[in-house]
Amino acid sequence: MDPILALADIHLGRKQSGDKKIGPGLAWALDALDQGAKAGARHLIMAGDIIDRKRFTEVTYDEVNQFFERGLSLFDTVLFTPGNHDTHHNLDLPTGVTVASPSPATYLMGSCAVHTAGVEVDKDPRELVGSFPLLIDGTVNLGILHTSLTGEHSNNPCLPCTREELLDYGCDAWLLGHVHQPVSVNESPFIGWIGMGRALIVRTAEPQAESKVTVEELTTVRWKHA
Ligand SMILES: [Mn+2]
Repeated sequence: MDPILALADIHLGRKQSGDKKIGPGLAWALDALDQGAKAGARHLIMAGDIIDRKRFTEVTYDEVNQFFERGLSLFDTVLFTPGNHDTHHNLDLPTGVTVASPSPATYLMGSCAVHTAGVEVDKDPRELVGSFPLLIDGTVNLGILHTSLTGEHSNNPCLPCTREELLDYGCDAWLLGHVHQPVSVNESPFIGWIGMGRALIVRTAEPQAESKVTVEELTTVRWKHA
């Protein structure tokens, strides 16, 4: 598989300091894209909450577009799975960005099959993992979900599911959005939240490895508050 860069929960519109809720901001996000491409990533996944629900101004929409335009210039494919904050906005994204449907579906990124569903409404109560599409044999299958899982790390329910449901579905890795801390809930296969101000790269693992893929943080781009 071609390496894939995964980001989540950037919450553009938030200030970088001096507010109760802060975020990494556009400059960080653009640098994360540049560094991810330099590290070999060929595809970009943004796993939800590109923009904040409450903290935004008119320029924030232009920042969202700048983020995706940079993504399109650096990567072969760009997939955006909307998060709960994104549902508060009517985003008009650049042509070329694939926006995940609210219904579970599979998107190809190079040879990799990415299974995901976008958040439909803030506090989306749907339990979707049981209706995800069949995995594709002979290739890497990745799952992307903007989820609170069973709620231990979030007080805002979103596409609830259990770790066991994700394991049973059987992806080579699950990259999650919604929780801002980089909490991992399973080591192999990797299941965990990407986290705010962090960047993960998914690559093919060594042939003898337990998993088909490795999921590693691009530590050089970690936001100082992450
Ligand atoms: Mn969220």
